[in-house]
Amino acid sequence: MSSAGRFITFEGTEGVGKSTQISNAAETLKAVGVDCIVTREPGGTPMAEAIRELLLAPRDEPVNDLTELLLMFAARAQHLHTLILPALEKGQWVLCDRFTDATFAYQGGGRGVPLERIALLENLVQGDVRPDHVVLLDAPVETGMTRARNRGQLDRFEQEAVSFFQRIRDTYLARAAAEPARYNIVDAAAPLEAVSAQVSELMCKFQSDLL
Ligand code: Z5A
Repeated sequence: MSSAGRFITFEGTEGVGKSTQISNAAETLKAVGVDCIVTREPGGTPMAEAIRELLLAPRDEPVNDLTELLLMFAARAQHLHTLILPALEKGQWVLCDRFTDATFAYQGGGRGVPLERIALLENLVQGDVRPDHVVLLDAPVETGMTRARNRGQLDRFEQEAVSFFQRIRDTYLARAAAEPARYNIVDAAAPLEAVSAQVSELMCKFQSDLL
């Protein structure tokens, strides 16, 4: 994307360490003088966070795939236009915990919504805005599930089966393989210090590439 700031997203299946690594990335960037903000999807603004609650709450009523898809993009439209784009225009770097790759992976790969339908909404909501870099934290599905489940109560997505998360992982890896210049795959099954070192190195590279 063409704004002065950089837009970096962190992706992966549940529990791979996105929240942990986004904090590490922000610390690394701040230490080298980069002005950055951290945000997340679904969410990031009060209204988008309210949509997040709707999406994550376990409920008895079956959730239609299209309802879920449209709510993801409704939250994204609000987040993108009121927080992400204004920050990028000010020259800030935006580190975002999940973005549209998650929609292709979860609603596309996981739920089976045709990818072309997701691409239509991507173009409608985002125009030509895409992350400059995607950091894909990749680990076997069971590794992330064990880490996430140790935290306790499960949200509506976390209650899905291993096969659902396997399709999500496969979709992420296929997207990364199709566009290797923009996607950076990090081995998230490695010990925490090793993953943090890889992510910090990537942040320094993204910054030095601009000099
Ligand atoms: N969703 C969707 O369907 N479509 C979309 O378009 C979008 C989202 C945007 C909310 O996401 C849900 O929305 C998500 C997909 C869906 N549902 N799922 N599943 P979320 O990002 O809020 O929730 P999450 O993916 O489940 O994230 P998480 O469980 O919070 O995990 P994480 O951020 O990747 O991991 P973490 O909190 O940093 O780490 C988990 C634990 O592992 C923690 O105790 C760490 O200390 C530990 N950890 C981290 N790294 C390591 C290493 N390397 N070794 C050992 N232990 C580690």
